[in-house]
Amino acid sequence: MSLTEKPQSSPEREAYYEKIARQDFSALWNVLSDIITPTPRSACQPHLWEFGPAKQLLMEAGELITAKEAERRVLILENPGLRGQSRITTSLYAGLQLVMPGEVAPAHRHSQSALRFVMDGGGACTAVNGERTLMQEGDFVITPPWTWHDHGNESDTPMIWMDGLDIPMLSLFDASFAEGLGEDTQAITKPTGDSLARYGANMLPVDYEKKGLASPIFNYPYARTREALETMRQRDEWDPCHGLKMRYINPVDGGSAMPTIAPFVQLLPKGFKTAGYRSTDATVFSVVEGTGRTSIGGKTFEWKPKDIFVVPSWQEVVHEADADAVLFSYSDRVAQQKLGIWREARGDH
Ligand code: 1HN
Repeated sequence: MSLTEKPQSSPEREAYYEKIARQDFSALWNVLSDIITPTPRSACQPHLWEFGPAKQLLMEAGELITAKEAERRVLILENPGLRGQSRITTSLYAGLQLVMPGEVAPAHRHSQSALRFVMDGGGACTAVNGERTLMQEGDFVITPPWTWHDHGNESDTPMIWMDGLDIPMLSLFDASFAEGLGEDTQAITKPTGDSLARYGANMLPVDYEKKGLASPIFNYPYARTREALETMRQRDEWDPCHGLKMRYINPVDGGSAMPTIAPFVQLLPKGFKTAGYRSTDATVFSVVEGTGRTSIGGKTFEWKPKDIFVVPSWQEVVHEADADAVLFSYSDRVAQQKLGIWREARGDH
């Protein structure tokens, strides 16, 4: 049995394969080298979406359909290697959502986890679990599985954010559930800022018991994130592969803010070039600040603020910043780590 070569064909063998196919069997020896590969072999391709043209297309959609009629007015970022599958990597979904001034995206819930990363505009609100939060550029917002959520834009500017969901993962497990509330908005039972004050100030309520696997904080404001990065950079200790890279955590246990998706933010100072890095978690990056380029599996993509790019599993990544750069990213790393299958390789290979 070989993991790299297929056995030769013969008329007898072909007749046999046809016979077993009629009884719903197939021969492992013909597919083994395709399904057990020595290193990851993904149909997912490296790709970059520029924000400018994406915004134009979204604004066109704004004339075609309301957020309410669409339920969510979103352009899916479809990986060129995975067209028609509503996914940006094999396991993750990404989209760009537009909410125009005065619009609402009605309340619903689903078993998929969602993150929002605010790209453009400021002042739209999202409500999760009876609490509203105002979203500003660079804010990282989560919707844990099976929580009611609705969005509204009471500002006077269009608002665009990136949605990241674990849709393909739930499809793999056939575990999708969803329902609408039947109302545009859910009842608000908590003051704005309650969860950040209660769980995001390095304190927890004295008898707090963990509820679910997601973080009880649902907005991680960029202003705080940016300030933290700026303070930390003064030590001038840079990871060769990542610059200064942080995880967004669940403060209850230090794990990922979300059970299936690992979100990150990193600072690359002007002129910094990372050492080659690869990992099994295909990763979606969104540029918050700065300009530069990223080489992915030897192909180079130039980026600027609000561009989005995707790195497939196990392809070597090298980032280079021309100006101080901040990159937000998310991947399925936390899911892979829970399953014991995550791998990384640092340095040139
Ligand atoms: C969803 O609930 C949102 O709440 C966005 O904004 C995108 C894509 C598929 C399924 C649910 C949202 C979504 C989604």
